[in-house]
Amino acid sequence: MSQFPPIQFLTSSWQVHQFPPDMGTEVAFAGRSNAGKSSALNAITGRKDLARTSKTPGRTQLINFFVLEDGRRLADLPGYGYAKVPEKMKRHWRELMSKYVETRVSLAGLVLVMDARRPLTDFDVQMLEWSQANGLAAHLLLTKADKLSRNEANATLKKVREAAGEIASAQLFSAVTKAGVDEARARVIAMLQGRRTGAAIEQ
Ligand SMILES: Nc1nc2c(ncn2[C@@H]2O[C@H](COP(=O)(O)OP(=O)(O)O)[C@@H](O)[C@H]2O)c(=O)[nH]1
Ligand SMILES: [Mg+2]
Repeated sequence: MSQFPPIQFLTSSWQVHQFPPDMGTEVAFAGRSNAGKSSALNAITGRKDLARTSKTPGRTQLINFFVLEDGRRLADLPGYGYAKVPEKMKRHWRELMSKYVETRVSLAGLVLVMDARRPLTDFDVQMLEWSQANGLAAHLLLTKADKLSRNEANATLKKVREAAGEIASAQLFSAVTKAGVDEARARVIAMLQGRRTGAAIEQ
């Protein structure tokens, strides 16, 4: 089993001007609140508490940046789609996310974390459209796969792959059973090498 390189927390930002310098390579994790994004980040990096998991969805409206020893970064984007978030916050989220995806030169790829029981929500589709419009590699993690039967999980994967077409790759994942962790880790490491391995770019 491959290991993820050593990584540590760098900074939190909620404004573009507070982002770390736009140099090197960055891979971002996005997903609906409570989809399992923090758990996926922890499983992939092999760190129990790198990203905080929470029972209270929608609390983090910040982008959390993590840094590897050579300066490459992972960015944990704020969870979206939490009903109780005020309209003003939702607007801020939209502006921050679109600006981030459009202008962040170091951004090499996007990992979109979706609950396998509720994949491709409007917000997920919006993120995918932004990444496609900006020529970004995207990888879909269908997490909490342990909550589905094998048949249900495979049917969901097939459906999501058909919907994503050439725009993104997709896989099943579980932070609980660790199913799919090696595949996801390899994918993130490849994206961090600046190799734009997404279908949209490979064409
Ligand atoms: N069964 C199961 N539960 C998970 C999995 N990943 C996360 N969870 C649970 O889902 C909830 C939200 O997880 P979290 O990682 O904080 O989601 P985030 O809001 O997207 O960062 C927590 O109660 C986690 O324990 C998974 O793969 N399987
Ligand atoms: Mg989280």
